[in-house]
Amino acid sequence: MLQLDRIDLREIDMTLRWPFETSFGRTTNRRILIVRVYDRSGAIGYGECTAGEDPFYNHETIDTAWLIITGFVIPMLKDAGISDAAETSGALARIRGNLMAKGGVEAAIWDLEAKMADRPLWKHLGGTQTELACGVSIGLQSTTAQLIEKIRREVERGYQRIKIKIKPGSDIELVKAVRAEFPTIPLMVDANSAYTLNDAELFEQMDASNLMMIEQPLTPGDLIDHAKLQRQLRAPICLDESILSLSDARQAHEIGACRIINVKLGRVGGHKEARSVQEFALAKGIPVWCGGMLESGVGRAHNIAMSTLDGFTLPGDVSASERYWDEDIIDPPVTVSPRGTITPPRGPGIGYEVNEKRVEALVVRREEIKL
Ligand code: OSB
Ligand code: MG
Repeated sequence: MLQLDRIDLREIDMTLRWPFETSFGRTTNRRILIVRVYDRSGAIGYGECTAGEDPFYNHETIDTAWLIITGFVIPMLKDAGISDAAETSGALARIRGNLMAKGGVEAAIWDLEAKMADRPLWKHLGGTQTELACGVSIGLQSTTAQLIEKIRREVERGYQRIKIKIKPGSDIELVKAVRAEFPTIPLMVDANSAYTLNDAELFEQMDASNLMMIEQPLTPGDLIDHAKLQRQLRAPICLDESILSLSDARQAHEIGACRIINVKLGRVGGHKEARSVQEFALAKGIPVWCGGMLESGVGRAHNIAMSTLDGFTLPGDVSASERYWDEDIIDPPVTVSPRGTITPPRGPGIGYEVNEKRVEALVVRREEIKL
């Protein structure tokens, strides 16, 4: 039984090995919020808040998350006196939105509980898969030739699915060029909400390139428009930004807004909701996969644990630490086999050791709160 004692937040500053560009912006440095939860027994759990630096992917940022966690999440957990990890999201239900803020803390409490039970987090969550298929997400590049070189390298490393980013002006010609170079690879695009239904014809043209899926073409709230677009396309639409909860998944499915769902742990507020989305999708025959937010090893380890659940049947954006960082903050770093797979770890909790020395060297802000 959990008896939470205190929580500390640390912001670490990590430089990406390569800048990552999407339709909403370019990231060179990650400001990452690491959550550490202490039990009275002395056990420790780790989580990562996946909010970005700017409110461009969604409304949250690391700074808003910091305020919500210190001002509301921790005080409400203190009042609730939770005794197991599954109670966390209920205790925080009155907080609207701010799912990444809540999710970072919720994930840390799941790690803590799994460690106290001395079992791997993935088993504790009910996961069964022992080899996970990996894909990669490749950002916008300055030239098509550069993009093609990047894709070639990832295909050679064994990654099982390639996702490229598109934005207005870098879309149909880019996709055609990539498809011409790689006629048979599993290929998909992610628009990060950069289009409207007026662009339907563009997507119809793209449909000729045999895409595995088209991720989040339209604005997050536009489920009806996604349903209209889906009816005009052969390729499945995959929703990312639109799906914040089980309820969103259910409504998207009911109106036919997507045929695939990208599940991001932070975006849905933690492991409990992620598991519910996955369970619903499995029951309805909707494949899901794990999305990424350029996480450090802590967030990456949580993504691996989540991806072992039965509904995660497509390769995710969970790839090796070396694609992001010169040196990750976990030991060992996440590695991918030559056939493009990750084996979930055997140790308790997230199953990777957090390199505290490394974390401390990167800390730029901290706050500790007693429960
Ligand atoms: O839309 O999936 C996305 C990164 C930051 C914000 C949004 C997205 C992404 C990615 C990168 O595609 C996934 C990763 O490699 O972590
Ligand atoms: Mg996406």
